[in-house]
Amino acid sequence: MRKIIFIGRSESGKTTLTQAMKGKKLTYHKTQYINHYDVIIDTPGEYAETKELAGSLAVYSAEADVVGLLMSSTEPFSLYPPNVTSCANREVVGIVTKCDHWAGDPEQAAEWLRLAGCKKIFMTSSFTGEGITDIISYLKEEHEVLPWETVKAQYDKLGYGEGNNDDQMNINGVVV
Ligand SMILES: Nc1nc2c(ncn2[C@@H]2O[C@H](COP(=O)(O)OP(=O)(O)OP(=O)(O)O)[C@@H](O)[C@H]2O)c(=O)[nH]1
Ligand SMILES: [Mg+2]
Repeated sequence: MRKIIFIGRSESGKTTLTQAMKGKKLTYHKTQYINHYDVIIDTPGEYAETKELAGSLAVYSAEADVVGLLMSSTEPFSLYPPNVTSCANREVVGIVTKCDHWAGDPEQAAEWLRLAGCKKIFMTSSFTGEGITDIISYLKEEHEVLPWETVKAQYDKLGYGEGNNDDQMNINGVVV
């Protein structure tokens, strides 16, 4: 996996997304410091909100292969200046979080992330699982095989893949 750093204001859902990507139980945990040893670098929202701390995000982004700028679908405004992605010397992607939220406007958040300079945007929800596998697939390195790719290969081998209609199953060459 390529290493990603999550940047976004407090409560934007960075820690919950980290838990969802790792298949962990979703529990509230206030991020207090940056742990840059992990494959996902989770940062405290205060670093993105405070001028004096923001510089360290630039330093820690050097530890990552990809920078993920998060924005919750419930945001009333954008924290990111236009084209802020040009400050990073890493690939920067936008991640809209909380797409499941009843009060959210995911398209508005995506638009703000595009304005910040993100070309690729992921629409996600850590609660429903939307978009989680898309991020993992995006971070996958060439030699890696993801768990669902192994399962799909096994299903395809058994003939459960494309071409079968819903009421027919091909088990070891026998259509039932
Ligand atoms: N509806 C909804 N709520 C979410 C989702 N992800 C996170 N939340 C909620 O948003 C709140 C903040 O989530 P965190 O993951 O702690 O946010 P954070 O960005 O890590 O916050 P800091 O550590 O303070 O920077 C929690 O109450 C979560 O339950 C989501 O996908 N959908
Ligand atoms: Mg956190």
